[in-house]
Amino acid sequence: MHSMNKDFTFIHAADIHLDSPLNGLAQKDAAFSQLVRGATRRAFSNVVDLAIEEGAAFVVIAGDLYDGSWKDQSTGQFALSQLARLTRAGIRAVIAFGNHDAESRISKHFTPTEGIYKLNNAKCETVKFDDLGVAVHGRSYKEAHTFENIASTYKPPEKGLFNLAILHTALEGHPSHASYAPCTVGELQAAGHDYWALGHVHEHAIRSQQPWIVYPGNTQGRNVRETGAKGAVVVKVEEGEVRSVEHRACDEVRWAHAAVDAMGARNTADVLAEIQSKLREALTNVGDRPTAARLTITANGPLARQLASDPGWFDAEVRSHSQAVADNIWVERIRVEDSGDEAGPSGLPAEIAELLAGAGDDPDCLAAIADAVAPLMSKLPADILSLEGDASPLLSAAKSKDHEALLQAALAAVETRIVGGKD
Ligand SMILES: [Mn+2]
Repeated sequence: MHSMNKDFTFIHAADIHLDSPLNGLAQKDAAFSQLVRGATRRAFSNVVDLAIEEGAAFVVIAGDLYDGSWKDQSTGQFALSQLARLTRAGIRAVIAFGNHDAESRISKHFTPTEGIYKLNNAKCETVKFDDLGVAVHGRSYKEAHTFENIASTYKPPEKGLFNLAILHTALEGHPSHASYAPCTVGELQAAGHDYWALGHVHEHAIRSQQPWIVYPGNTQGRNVRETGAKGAVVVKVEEGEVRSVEHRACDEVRWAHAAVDAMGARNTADVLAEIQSKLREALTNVGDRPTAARLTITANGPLARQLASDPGWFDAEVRSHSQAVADNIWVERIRVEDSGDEAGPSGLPAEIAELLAGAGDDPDCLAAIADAVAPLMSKLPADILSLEGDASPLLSAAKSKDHEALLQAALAAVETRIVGGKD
């Protein structure tokens, strides 16, 4: 089989989300904002560098190259300039559009140049590279909300060729991604293709090795829910068979969680020293890339009450101590959890405490807050909107669309209503 095939390497990327808006920390910290502005672009450029360094024959992009309609022409121009770098290096590209860059969401589209293939959004299309013995099958989204099983409309594999299928899908479903183009791993395995290049889910995952069913994850983490290395996958094919699948980092900025155990701390200085050691550890783990970390500090007793009693002061202390560690680490948010000894931190019944604690991980809950806050913000007079962040942490959170901070404030208020103020 496959004896006519040449050996080749290809790059599989997805979910580049060019020029995705950066909320939260980027709107609160000028230096960080400077750093992350353009991070999605530099990550895409790093994918192109990777393709050139690896001598790839082609690149596949499995949806969501764009985050949505371009704010101006520069987003599209940037994408074209990177695709042109591939073309000049003799590297082809096959692009499927996903829910974020479906025809219904993107009003402008570029005209592909030679060697750049945009997959049809009405039916499955097959692009053949005769020199390599490769058939690439796939389909773009016409509508953002695509709930049909697209995979079932794909063409069968072509005999004697290496068959690669591109698909933007949540497979059987994913807690943090909409259930677009649903299908099962079993269905894809049965289809007979050699490699399924998936996109949509932002975590890198190899769902099957026979055949290969792979999510490369997104190319640049965009918030603290997207932690760890982000990049693309390098696939080497020899004699018509996949020999290796390797994830490579292409991101410019990392997101991390750091748990700080302050249960044994005697005073604030102890807590700050422990925070510094955790931040150093976080930086070492990411090879000294610029990093934004969320700190969750577990404390108890009088120390916990002291840290919680003046969050503004403690926040400033933590930030100045983090700057002393390195100039490329940022504290995204500080959470102090009072471990308590008795009925949990607040005295809330355990089920209710659990329910409230989980609210921050529920995208629907955060979306509901976003929907509720937007009309209020549009009604605020300019002199209120121009107040500095220190004047009101809530206003500052609303302005920077930091819906998690608003949620935390709301949860604290709910807690107080239920159990009454602390003494
Ligand atoms: Mn998507």
